[in-house]
Amino acid sequence: MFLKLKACVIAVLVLSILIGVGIMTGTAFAAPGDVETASNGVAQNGWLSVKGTSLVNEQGQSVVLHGMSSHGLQWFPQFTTSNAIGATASYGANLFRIAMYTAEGGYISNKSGMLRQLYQSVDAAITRNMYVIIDWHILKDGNPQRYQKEAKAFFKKVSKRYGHVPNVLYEICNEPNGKGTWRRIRSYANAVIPVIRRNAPSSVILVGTPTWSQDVDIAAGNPLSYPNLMYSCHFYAGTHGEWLRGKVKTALDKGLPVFVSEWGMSTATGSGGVYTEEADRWIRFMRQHKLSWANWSYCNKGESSAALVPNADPEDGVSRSELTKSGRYVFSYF
Ligand code: IDC
Repeated sequence: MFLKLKACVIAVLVLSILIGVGIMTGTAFAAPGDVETASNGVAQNGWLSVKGTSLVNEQGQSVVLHGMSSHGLQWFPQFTTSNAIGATASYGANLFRIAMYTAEGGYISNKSGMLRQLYQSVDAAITRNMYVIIDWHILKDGNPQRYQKEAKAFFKKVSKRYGHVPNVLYEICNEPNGKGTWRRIRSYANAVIPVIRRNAPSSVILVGTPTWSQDVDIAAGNPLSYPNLMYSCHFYAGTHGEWLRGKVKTALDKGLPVFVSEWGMSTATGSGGVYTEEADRWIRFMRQHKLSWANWSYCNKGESSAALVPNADPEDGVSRSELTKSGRYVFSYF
Protein backbone atom coordinates (compact mmCIF):
# COMPACT_ATOMS: atom_id res chain seq x y z
CA MET A 1 0.00 0.00 0.00
CA PHE A 2 2.70 2.41 1.12
CA LEU A 3 4.85 1.45 -1.86
CA LYS A 4 1.97 2.06 -4.26
CA LEU A 5 1.36 5.50 -2.74
CA LYS A 6 5.06 6.32 -3.04
CA ALA A 7 5.09 5.28 -6.71
CA CYS A 8 2.05 7.43 -7.30
CA VAL A 9 3.62 10.50 -5.68
CA ILE A 10 6.78 10.03 -7.72
CA ALA A 11 4.78 9.68 -10.95
CA VAL A 12 2.86 12.89 -10.22
CA LEU A 13 6.10 14.71 -9.43
CA VAL A 14 7.80 13.55 -12.64
CA LEU A 15 4.76 14.54 -14.68
CA SER A 16 4.62 18.03 -13.14
CA ILE A 17 8.32 18.52 -13.80
CA LEU A 18 7.84 17.45 -17.43
CA ILE A 19 4.87 19.79 -17.88
CA GLY A 20 6.81 22.59 -16.18
CA VAL A 21 9.80 22.12 -18.49
CA GLY A 22 7.42 22.04 -21.48
CA ILE A 23 5.85 25.35 -20.47
CA MET A 24 9.18 27.02 -19.65
CA THR A 25 10.86 26.06 -22.89
CA GLY A 26 7.75 26.79 -24.93
CA THR A 27 7.81 23.35 -26.48
CA ALA A 28 4.60 21.82 -27.78
CA PHE A 29 3.79 19.14 -25.24
CA ALA A 30 4.05 16.30 -27.70
CA ALA A 31 6.73 13.78 -26.98
CA PRO A 32 8.08 11.74 -29.89
CA GLY A 33 5.71 8.90 -30.66
CA ASP A 34 2.75 10.54 -28.90
CA VAL A 35 -0.38 10.08 -30.93
CA GLU A 36 -1.62 13.56 -31.74
CA THR A 37 -4.94 13.43 -33.52
CA ALA A 38 -7.29 16.11 -34.78
CA SER A 39 -9.96 16.92 -32.21
CA ASN A 40 -12.55 18.02 -34.78
CA GLY A 41 -11.64 15.62 -37.53
CA VAL A 42 -13.01 12.58 -39.29
CA ALA A 43 -14.19 10.62 -36.25
CA GLN A 44 -16.33 13.62 -35.27
CA ASN A 45 -17.62 14.65 -38.73
CA GLY A 46 -17.57 11.54 -40.91
CA TRP A 47 -18.30 11.81 -44.63
CA LEU A 48 -18.44 15.35 -45.95
CA SER A 49 -20.71 16.69 -48.63
CA VAL A 50 -21.54 19.99 -50.24
CA LYS A 51 -24.88 21.65 -49.55
CA GLY A 52 -25.45 24.95 -51.34
CA THR A 53 -22.14 26.75 -50.92
CA SER A 54 -21.30 24.99 -47.64
CA LEU A 55 -19.28 21.99 -46.69
CA VAL A 56 -21.35 19.88 -44.29
CA ASN A 57 -20.59 16.89 -42.10
CA GLU A 58 -22.41 13.59 -41.90
CA GLN A 59 -24.93 15.14 -39.48
CA GLY A 60 -25.67 17.87 -42.02
CA GLN A 61 -24.00 20.60 -39.94
CA SER A 62 -21.67 23.02 -41.63
CA VAL A 63 -18.01 22.26 -41.02
CA VAL A 64 -14.85 24.26 -41.69
CA LEU A 65 -11.56 22.52 -42.43
CA HIS A 66 -8.27 24.24 -41.82
CA GLY A 67 -4.67 23.19 -41.79
CA MET A 68 -1.39 23.26 -43.65
CA SER A 69 -0.45 22.43 -47.20
CA SER A 70 2.80 20.60 -47.67
CA HIS A 71 5.41 22.17 -49.94
CA GLY A 72 6.32 20.01 -52.96
CA LEU A 73 6.32 16.39 -51.87
CA GLN A 74 9.42 15.75 -54.03
CA TRP A 75 11.41 18.25 -51.98
CA PHE A 76 10.10 18.03 -48.40
CA PRO A 77 8.96 14.48 -47.64
CA GLN A 78 10.07 14.80 -44.00
CA PHE A 79 7.11 17.15 -43.41
CA THR A 80 4.47 14.60 -44.31
CA THR A 81 5.32 11.82 -41.87
CA SER A 82 2.82 10.76 -39.25
CA ASN A 83 4.60 12.72 -36.50
CA ALA A 84 5.04 15.81 -38.67
CA ILE A 85 1.37 15.90 -39.64
CA GLY A 86 0.38 15.02 -36.07
CA ALA A 87 2.23 18.14 -34.87
CA THR A 88 -0.20 20.33 -36.83
CA ALA A 89 -3.13 18.40 -35.31
CA SER A 90 -1.75 19.17 -31.86
CA TYR A 91 -2.23 22.87 -32.67
CA GLY A 92 -5.82 22.24 -33.80
CA ALA A 93 -5.60 21.55 -37.53
CA ASN A 94 -8.13 19.07 -38.95
CA LEU A 95 -6.89 19.19 -42.55
CA PHE A 96 -3.63 18.48 -44.33
CA ARG A 97 -2.99 19.04 -48.03
CA ILE A 98 -0.44 17.01 -49.90
CA ALA A 99 0.97 18.97 -52.81
CA MET A 100 2.15 16.46 -55.36
CA TYR A 101 3.73 18.44 -58.18
CA THR A 102 3.28 17.06 -61.66
CA ALA A 103 6.31 18.90 -63.13
CA GLU A 104 9.58 20.12 -61.58
CA GLY A 105 10.77 16.60 -60.69
CA GLY A 106 7.35 15.51 -59.42
CA TYR A 107 4.97 12.76 -60.54
CA ILE A 108 5.44 12.92 -64.31
CA SER A 109 9.15 12.13 -64.10
CA ASN A 110 8.99 9.80 -61.05
CA LYS A 111 5.65 8.04 -60.96
CA SER A 112 6.33 5.12 -58.65
CA GLY A 113 8.50 7.13 -56.24
CA MET A 114 5.95 9.90 -55.87
CA LEU A 115 3.06 7.49 -55.55
CA ARG A 116 4.85 5.67 -52.72
CA GLN A 117 5.46 8.96 -50.92
CA LEU A 118 1.91 10.11 -51.50
CA TYR A 119 0.46 6.90 -50.04
CA GLN A 120 2.67 7.17 -46.96
CA SER A 121 1.58 10.77 -46.46
CA VAL A 122 -2.15 10.11 -46.92
CA ASP A 123 -1.97 7.09 -44.59
CA ALA A 124 -0.17 9.28 -42.04
CA ALA A 125 -2.91 11.92 -42.14
CA ILE A 126 -5.56 9.22 -41.76
CA THR A 127 -3.92 7.88 -38.59
CA ARG A 128 -4.11 11.46 -37.24
CA ASN A 129 -7.90 11.62 -37.72
CA MET A 130 -7.48 14.35 -40.34
CA TYR A 131 -9.06 15.20 -43.63
CA VAL A 132 -6.47 15.11 -46.36
CA ILE A 133 -6.37 16.67 -49.82
CA ILE A 134 -4.62 14.81 -52.62
CA ASP A 135 -3.48 17.75 -54.73
CA TRP A 136 -2.51 17.18 -58.38
CA HIS A 137 -0.21 20.18 -58.25
CA ILE A 138 -0.04 21.57 -61.76
CA LEU A 139 1.77 24.91 -61.93
CA LYS A 140 4.30 25.52 -64.72
CA ASP A 141 2.24 23.10 -66.82
CA GLY A 142 -0.54 25.72 -66.92
CA ASN A 143 -3.17 23.79 -68.91
CA PRO A 144 -4.38 20.73 -66.98
CA GLN A 145 -5.08 18.97 -70.29
CA ARG A 146 -1.34 18.72 -70.83
CA TYR A 147 -1.15 15.69 -68.51
CA GLN A 148 -4.80 14.63 -68.70
CA LYS A 149 -3.96 11.04 -69.61
CA GLU A 150 -1.61 10.75 -66.62
CA ALA A 151 -4.15 12.47 -64.35
CA LYS A 152 -6.84 9.95 -65.27
CA ALA A 153 -4.55 7.00 -64.58
CA PHE A 154 -3.39 8.59 -61.32
CA PHE A 155 -6.85 9.38 -59.98
CA LYS A 156 -8.09 5.93 -60.96
CA LYS A 157 -5.36 4.40 -58.77
CA VAL A 158 -5.69 6.69 -55.77
CA SER A 159 -9.49 6.67 -55.72
CA LYS A 160 -9.42 2.88 -55.82
CA ARG A 161 -7.17 2.90 -52.78
CA TYR A 162 -9.00 5.62 -50.82
CA GLY A 163 -12.53 5.78 -52.23
CA HIS A 164 -13.98 3.99 -49.20
CA VAL A 165 -12.47 6.29 -46.55
CA PRO A 166 -14.12 9.56 -45.53
CA ASN A 167 -10.78 11.35 -44.99
CA VAL A 168 -9.78 12.04 -48.58
CA LEU A 169 -10.65 15.01 -50.80
CA TYR A 170 -9.41 15.06 -54.40
CA GLU A 171 -8.01 18.29 -55.88
CA ILE A 172 -7.78 17.67 -59.60
CA CYS A 173 -5.71 20.68 -60.72
CA ASN A 174 -3.93 23.06 -58.40
CA GLU A 175 -3.56 26.25 -60.45
CA PRO A 176 -4.45 26.37 -64.11
CA ASN A 177 -2.87 29.37 -65.81
CA GLY A 178 -1.81 30.51 -69.28
CA LYS A 179 -3.67 28.27 -71.73
CA GLY A 180 -5.67 26.75 -68.87
CA THR A 181 -8.89 28.62 -69.63
CA TRP A 182 -12.20 27.70 -67.96
CA ARG A 183 -13.36 25.99 -71.16
CA ARG A 184 -10.30 23.73 -71.08
CA ILE A 185 -10.52 23.14 -67.31
CA ARG A 186 -14.17 22.11 -67.72
CA SER A 187 -13.28 19.65 -70.43
CA TYR A 188 -10.47 18.21 -68.26
CA ALA A 189 -12.76 18.03 -65.20
CA ASN A 190 -15.44 16.26 -67.24
CA ALA A 191 -12.85 13.64 -68.15
CA VAL A 192 -11.27 13.18 -64.70
CA ILE A 193 -14.26 13.44 -62.32
CA PRO A 194 -16.10 10.34 -63.66
CA VAL A 195 -12.90 8.31 -63.13
CA ILE A 196 -12.84 9.33 -59.46
CA ARG A 197 -16.59 8.90 -59.06
CA ARG A 198 -16.44 5.25 -60.12
CA ASN A 199 -14.44 4.45 -56.95
CA ALA A 200 -15.36 7.37 -54.70
CA PRO A 201 -19.00 8.08 -55.48
CA SER A 202 -19.49 10.90 -53.00
CA SER A 203 -16.04 12.19 -51.96
CA VAL A 204 -15.59 15.94 -52.22
CA ILE A 205 -13.65 16.99 -55.33
CA LEU A 206 -11.93 20.39 -55.65
CA VAL A 207 -11.64 21.98 -59.08
CA GLY A 208 -9.04 24.65 -59.86
CA THR A 209 -10.06 27.83 -61.65
CA PRO A 210 -8.30 30.00 -64.28
CA THR A 211 -5.47 32.46 -63.51
CA TRP A 212 -3.79 30.45 -60.74
CA SER A 213 -7.13 29.55 -59.16
CA GLN A 214 -8.47 33.06 -58.84
CA ASP A 215 -11.32 33.26 -61.37
CA VAL A 216 -14.04 31.61 -59.31
CA ASP A 217 -16.43 34.22 -60.74
CA ILE A 218 -15.83 32.83 -64.24
CA ALA A 219 -16.41 29.26 -63.03
CA ALA A 220 -19.63 30.44 -61.39
CA GLY A 221 -20.86 31.55 -64.82
CA ASN A 222 -20.73 27.97 -66.12
CA PRO A 223 -20.22 25.45 -63.32
CA LEU A 224 -19.85 21.70 -63.71
CA SER A 225 -22.86 19.52 -63.16
CA TYR A 226 -21.66 17.00 -60.54
CA PRO A 227 -22.70 17.04 -56.87
CA ASN A 228 -20.09 17.41 -54.08
CA LEU A 229 -17.75 19.67 -55.99
CA MET A 230 -16.04 22.78 -54.68
CA TYR A 231 -14.01 25.33 -56.62
CA SER A 232 -10.58 26.58 -55.53
CA CYS A 233 -9.69 30.17 -54.85
CA HIS A 234 -6.06 30.81 -53.89
CA PHE A 235 -4.67 34.04 -52.46
CA TYR A 236 -1.38 35.45 -51.19
CA ALA A 237 -1.83 38.29 -48.73
CA GLY A 238 1.04 40.36 -50.18
CA THR A 239 -0.49 40.27 -53.68
CA HIS A 240 -4.24 39.67 -53.50
CA GLY A 241 -6.68 41.87 -51.67
CA GLU A 242 -10.19 43.25 -51.83
CA TRP A 243 -10.57 42.69 -55.60
CA LEU A 244 -10.08 38.96 -55.20
CA ARG A 245 -12.47 38.81 -52.26
CA GLY A 246 -14.90 40.51 -54.65
CA LYS A 247 -14.57 37.60 -57.08
CA VAL A 248 -15.22 35.11 -54.27
CA LYS A 249 -18.26 37.12 -53.19
CA THR A 250 -19.62 37.11 -56.76
CA ALA A 251 -19.10 33.35 -56.99
CA LEU A 252 -20.75 32.66 -53.63
CA ASP A 253 -23.69 34.91 -54.53
CA LYS A 254 -24.18 32.81 -57.66
CA GLY A 255 -24.22 29.68 -55.49
CA LEU A 256 -20.70 28.39 -56.24
CA PRO A 257 -19.09 26.51 -53.32
CA VAL A 258 -15.56 27.86 -52.78
CA PHE A 259 -12.62 26.20 -50.99
CA VAL A 260 -9.37 28.11 -50.28
CA SER A 261 -7.14 25.10 -50.83
CA GLU A 262 -4.00 27.26 -50.80
CA TRP A 263 -3.15 30.66 -49.36
CA GLY A 264 -0.01 32.33 -48.12
CA MET A 265 1.04 35.20 -45.87
CA SER A 266 3.68 36.27 -48.43
CA THR A 267 3.48 37.65 -51.95
CA ALA A 268 2.53 35.24 -54.75
CA THR A 269 6.21 34.38 -55.21
CA GLY A 270 6.16 32.52 -51.88
CA SER A 271 8.45 35.13 -50.36
CA GLY A 272 8.90 38.90 -50.02
CA GLY A 273 7.54 39.50 -46.53
CA VAL A 274 4.65 38.58 -44.26
CA TYR A 275 1.47 40.61 -44.70
CA THR A 276 -0.49 40.29 -41.47
CA GLU A 277 -2.90 43.19 -42.02
CA GLU A 278 -4.19 41.83 -45.32
CA ALA A 279 -4.19 38.33 -43.85
CA ASP A 280 -6.42 39.65 -41.03
CA ARG A 281 -8.92 40.83 -43.65
CA TRP A 282 -8.85 37.48 -45.41
CA ILE A 283 -9.25 35.54 -42.15
CA ARG A 284 -12.27 37.69 -41.25
CA PHE A 285 -13.72 37.11 -44.72
CA MET A 286 -13.12 33.35 -44.62
CA ARG A 287 -14.71 33.09 -41.18
CA GLN A 288 -17.71 35.12 -42.26
CA HIS A 289 -18.31 32.83 -45.23
CA LYS A 290 -17.22 29.62 -43.44
CA LEU A 291 -14.56 28.94 -46.04
CA SER A 292 -12.21 26.02 -45.48
CA TRP A 293 -8.51 26.57 -46.07
CA ALA A 294 -4.98 25.19 -46.28
CA ASN A 295 -1.94 27.40 -45.80
CA TRP A 296 1.21 27.33 -47.94
CA SER A 297 3.42 25.85 -46.66
CA TYR A 298 4.50 23.34 -44.04
CA CYS A 299 8.26 23.30 -44.58
CA ASN A 300 11.46 24.94 -43.40
CA LYS A 301 12.61 26.47 -46.69
CA GLY A 302 14.12 29.93 -46.30
CA GLU A 303 11.14 31.80 -47.75
CA SER A 304 8.61 33.92 -45.89
CA SER A 305 5.61 31.69 -46.66
CA ALA A 306 7.27 28.75 -44.86
CA ALA A 307 5.75 27.95 -41.47
CA LEU A 308 8.94 26.65 -39.90
CA VAL A 309 12.39 28.15 -39.42
CA PRO A 310 15.33 26.63 -41.29
CA ASN A 311 16.57 23.46 -39.56
CA ALA A 312 13.30 22.91 -37.69
CA ASP A 313 12.53 19.20 -37.53
CA PRO A 314 8.83 18.40 -37.09
CA GLU A 315 9.49 14.75 -36.25
CA ASP A 316 9.57 15.45 -32.50
CA GLY A 317 6.71 17.95 -32.50
CA VAL A 318 6.79 21.63 -33.37
CA SER A 319 7.67 24.11 -30.64
CA ARG A 320 6.61 27.74 -30.85
CA SER A 321 10.22 28.76 -31.27
CA GLU A 322 10.39 26.66 -34.44
CA LEU A 323 7.57 28.62 -36.06
CA THR A 324 8.28 31.55 -38.37
CA LYS A 325 6.29 34.78 -38.27
CA SER A 326 3.95 33.24 -40.83
CA GLY A 327 3.75 29.95 -38.93
CA ARG A 328 2.92 31.66 -35.63
CA TYR A 329 0.13 33.61 -37.27
CA VAL A 330 -1.38 30.67 -39.14
CA PHE A 331 -1.11 28.11 -36.34
CA SER A 332 -2.97 30.49 -34.04
CA TYR A 333 -6.02 30.23 -36.33
CA PHE A 334 -6.38 26.45 -36.41
C1 IDC B 1 6.35 27.99 -54.77
C2 IDC B 1 7.29 27.65 -53.63
C3 IDC B 1 8.72 27.87 -54.07
C4 IDC B 1 8.98 27.09 -55.36
C5 IDC B 1 7.96 27.49 -56.42
C6 IDC B 1 8.10 26.70 -57.71
O1 IDC B 1 6.97 28.42 -52.51
O2 IDC B 1 9.61 27.47 -53.06
O3 IDC B 1 10.28 27.39 -55.83
O4 IDC B 1 6.66 27.26 -55.93
O5 IDC B 1 7.88 25.35 -57.52
C7 IDC B 1 1.50 28.98 -55.87
C8 IDC B 1 1.79 27.56 -56.12
C9 IDC B 1 2.93 27.08 -55.25
C10 IDC B 1 3.99 28.15 -55.11
C11 IDC B 1 3.37 29.32 -54.36
C12 IDC B 1 4.35 30.46 -54.08
O6 IDC B 1 0.67 26.73 -55.98
O7 IDC B 1 3.47 25.91 -55.82
O8 IDC B 1 5.05 27.62 -54.35
N1 IDC B 1 2.24 29.81 -55.13
O9 IDC B 1 4.88 30.96 -55.27
N2 IDC B 1 0.50 29.68 -56.38
C13 IDC B 1 0.60 30.96 -55.98
C14 IDC B 1 1.71 31.06 -55.17
